[in-house]
Amino acid sequence: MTATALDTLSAFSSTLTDDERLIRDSVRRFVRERYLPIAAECFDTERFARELIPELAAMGLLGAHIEGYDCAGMGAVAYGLALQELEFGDSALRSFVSVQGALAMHAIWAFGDDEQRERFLPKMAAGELIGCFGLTEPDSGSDPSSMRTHAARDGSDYLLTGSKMWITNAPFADVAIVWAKLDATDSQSITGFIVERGMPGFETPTVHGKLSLRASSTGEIVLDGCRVPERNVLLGKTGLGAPLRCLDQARFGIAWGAVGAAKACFDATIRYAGERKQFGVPIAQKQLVQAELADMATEIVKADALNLHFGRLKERASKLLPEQVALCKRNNVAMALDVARRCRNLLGANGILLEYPVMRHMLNLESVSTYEGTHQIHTLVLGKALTGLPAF
Ligand code: TGC
Ligand code: FAD
Repeated sequence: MTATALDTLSAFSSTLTDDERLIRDSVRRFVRERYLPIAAECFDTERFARELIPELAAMGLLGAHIEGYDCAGMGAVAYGLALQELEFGDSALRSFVSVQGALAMHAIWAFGDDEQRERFLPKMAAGELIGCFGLTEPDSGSDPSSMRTHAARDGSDYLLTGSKMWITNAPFADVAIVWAKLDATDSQSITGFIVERGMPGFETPTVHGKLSLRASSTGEIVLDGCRVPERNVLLGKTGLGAPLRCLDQARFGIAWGAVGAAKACFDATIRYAGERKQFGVPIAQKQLVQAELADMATEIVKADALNLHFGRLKERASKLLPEQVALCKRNNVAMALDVARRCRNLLGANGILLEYPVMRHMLNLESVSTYEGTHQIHTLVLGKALTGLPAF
């Protein structure tokens, strides 16, 4: 694969190990050969490309950060690079992998017992079981501690009642990690349940009509006295800290992924600007256009450097502080959305066509900015870390 002007400028590749380059290049090849040819069609028809799941699994991308249980056990930087390449294709592709690995599998790995890990993780790594992660509810988004979903003890089982909203992968998931309160008045009682498709009282209607992440399957989870046996309860940790720890892993991946979307927009735009002639010369020869390109290239290279710094730190320390992850997610997603909007402008009227990837990424990034903690919530996480004062 030929290096782009941006690759040459950043010399990013030279800072990676051979293994990291190998993983990046194989995911890059997969995305360019297998996903880009269908990306516009999937977005246009609101279709998630389920047929690619076996290939994602074969590349070790499902639960890639997990050691053991047939997972790849990738280092933080290799993991981030893989997610960046996936999001170069479409945020929907990265979302699928984030939810499967960083949320659903991570919850079982971090808070499940050995039997649960053995029962679910190898099949999830192989893509034979698909997972989703139900935290958000219709009236409980940024403030998940206000959730209403409730689990009542019934003999050795639990009966789950409530609804989750905006759940990636839910419509076709085999297992849903559902967070519910044992005591409606106590957020410390929030507990994770592994709900399996087929358990009576579990439905997952699809959300249609999204103008963003159209190639991702999003649904509700409706729980109507759904009976879950005790062996499917995640007892390793209760309280909001448990789901939030899964979110830290997913947010780290998003920080890398968003840069992939920005690079896809930038690549398309620099090519376009070199070919599109106005006033007798390519628009790339105009100073205002070059200023845009210079600004965007600088921000993309800075975001890569940020990811690499915190990625290496995560490899050394095994985990990052939540506020470090918030800083990366907040900066890189805002950067990518800004780049996508500026690229859309540089493509003129062509920028609104699905034929070019820019507006598709721009629309996707609107969701990426909202999910896994909105830009504002991460601002407040940083504000609290800096001042000690919670302003939520
Ligand atoms: P607060 O009182 O601050 O904390 C409660 C407990 O949680 C601990 N904690 C964390 N632990 C690990 N990682 C973090 N990031 C943590 N943040 C807080 C905290 O130490 C405390 O523990 P303990 O043991 O003392 O009880 O909680 P709060 O209610 O004030 O809320 C804090 C806030 C607003 C930051 C949090 O609620 C939040 O992050 N809200 C945003 C919600 C969110 O991100 N939802 C995401 C849903 S999943 C999703 O969007 C998937 S999209 C996937 C895709 O398609 O890619
Ligand atoms: P709200 O919390 O209602 O926020 C609305 C606005 O108010 C935002 O701008 C927000 O920043 C602002 N706001 C809120 N509180 C404050 C405050 N204290 N100070 C200042 N401003 C504030 N959830 C899951 O559990 N699992 C999933 O798989 C999942 N997938 C998703 C997929 C998509 C495509 C989307 C769009 C969302 C998904 N979500 C998922 C839900 C996502 O996490 C929530 O949308 C997000 O947490 C925000 O919640 P909300 O939409 O209810 O917005």
